Amino acid sequence: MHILIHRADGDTDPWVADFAELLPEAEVVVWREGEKARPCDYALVWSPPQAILRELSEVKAIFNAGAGVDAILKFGDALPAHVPVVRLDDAGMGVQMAEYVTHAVLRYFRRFDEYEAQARAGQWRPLPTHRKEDFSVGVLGAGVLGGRVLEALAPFGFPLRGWSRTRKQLAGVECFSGADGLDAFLRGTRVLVCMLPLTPDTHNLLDRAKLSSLLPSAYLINVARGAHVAEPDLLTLIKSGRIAGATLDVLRNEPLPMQHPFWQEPRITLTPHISALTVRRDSVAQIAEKIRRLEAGLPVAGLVNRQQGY
Ligand code: OXD
Repeated sequence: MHILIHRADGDTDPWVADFAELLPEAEVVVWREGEKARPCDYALVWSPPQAILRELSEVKAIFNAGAGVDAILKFGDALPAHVPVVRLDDAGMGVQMAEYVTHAVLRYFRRFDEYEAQARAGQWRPLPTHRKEDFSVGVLGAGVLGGRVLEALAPFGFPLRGWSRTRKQLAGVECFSGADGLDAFLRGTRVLVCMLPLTPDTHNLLDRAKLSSLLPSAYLINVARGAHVAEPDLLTLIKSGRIAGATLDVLRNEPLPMQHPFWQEPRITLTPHISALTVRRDSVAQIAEKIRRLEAGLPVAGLVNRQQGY
């Protein structure tokens, strides 16, 4: 069996080594631009270039080495329709998302962002505490990873809300769904955590109107994709105080250009797309297991629905 692998960072050796250990029956073929790769049974890609598409039409399944599949679905009809695309199910990313989001929520709730600013200005001044009942946290995109984040937040006692495209029931979480449920979800949310997949429906979803419908002095935590947020609208709302702060792990252009105004805005906290890094070994173990199941004619979890876009 042959597995074609492509990594934009070129760092394929550790992946090859993990496959050798966890799926010894397979030989890994590293894809190189301009070279015709030998026919392969499966492919593992992350943010692949257009030039690899020819090879992808010959495999039995394409595995995406990350949480979001937008960087592969962007090829649209050029992506062979008969080849299933399989995403990673958590594979060590859920706990990282939970750590990141919990940290950001607690930082705002306990006003560490303001204490950091005070400390820089040499000010020693206790601030009034926020009330938990005024600090509802809403996860927009309550899927596998969103559910994991809500679970991690549960012990702190914030009112929890979740929005998903189709109705979900999550213990201890007020659930909203569909286009009709979105406005009600936003209207009662103080801290909005964006965990949506990027699809044509969610592109620019968080514009001035949507962000303005959050509770007063709201916060935004974006760990999904930069293109969900209309960046100039967010900046305007932050400058006016309508939005009290934002923690952004994902930006429309990454790395964020040095001249971008977000760098200068103290109420925006930026991190370089690190909220949940792909854990190589867990990912290879999961993919190896799925390949074994596919070879045995068994179903696998994580099949991407191209119509839905995730
Ligand atoms: C992602 C990832 O999808 O880093 O953003 O896995």
